[in-house]
Amino acid sequence: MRIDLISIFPEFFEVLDLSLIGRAQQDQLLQINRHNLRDFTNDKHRTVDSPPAGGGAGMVMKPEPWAKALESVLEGAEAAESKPTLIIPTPSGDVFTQAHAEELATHQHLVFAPGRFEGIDERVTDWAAEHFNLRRLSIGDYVLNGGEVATVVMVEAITRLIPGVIGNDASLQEESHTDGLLEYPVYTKPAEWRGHQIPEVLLSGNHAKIDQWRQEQAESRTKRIRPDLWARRLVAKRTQSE
Ligand code: 6GU
Repeated sequence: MRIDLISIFPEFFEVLDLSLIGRAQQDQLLQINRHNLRDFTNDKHRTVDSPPAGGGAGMVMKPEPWAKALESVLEGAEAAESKPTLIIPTPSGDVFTQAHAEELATHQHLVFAPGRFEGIDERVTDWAAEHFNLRRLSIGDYVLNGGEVATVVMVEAITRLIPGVIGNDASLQEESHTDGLLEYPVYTKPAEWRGHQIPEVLLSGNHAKIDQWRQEQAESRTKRIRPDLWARRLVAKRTQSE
């Protein structure tokens, strides 16, 4: 997979050179290119923002540097490739979920365009829709200072699903959200720690019983902590059996 990240703070993305995603880049499972939006300006001050049309607080990102940066990414794209997928992180987008991560992990080329200030001139979206497969995505109902951190979150959630990025496929199968449930609690040695015990069943060696206990724990946790996920799971199960 190829990923292009365009921002006025490309340094935000240096964290992606660490750990599993850094390793995936070294192993050429993944190519991540960082671009500085200001490199696509023409004026001495490398201006990327301007006051909002119609007035109001804050500044808006000018369309031209974004178009130039996105065009340069298109020029560098493989001729054989279908339209790259452009993700615009924004609190006014669809909420990013594991289902988005799974779908996006199958794409060949992702481009992220995180804005700052009050956002990017909306016409960039209209223009880009002709050249890219476009998604506007939020990472949750709270406000960040810009889309960079949200980009890192989405890149991590997506790239860990690329075959080979995570050594152990079983850990992908078993984790939270893959099956619509929160994860069951986990323990390690010693069996007693500061007066707290490991649940006895886990020390029984009976794997059928252990699986059953874990399933029950995952279900009761989900009901209690995320009734919204629980309700959605019930609906999905009902639809399946119809
Ligand atoms: Cl993608 N951007 C910003 N600025 N804030 C957010 C967000 C994105 N997702 C949630 N909050």
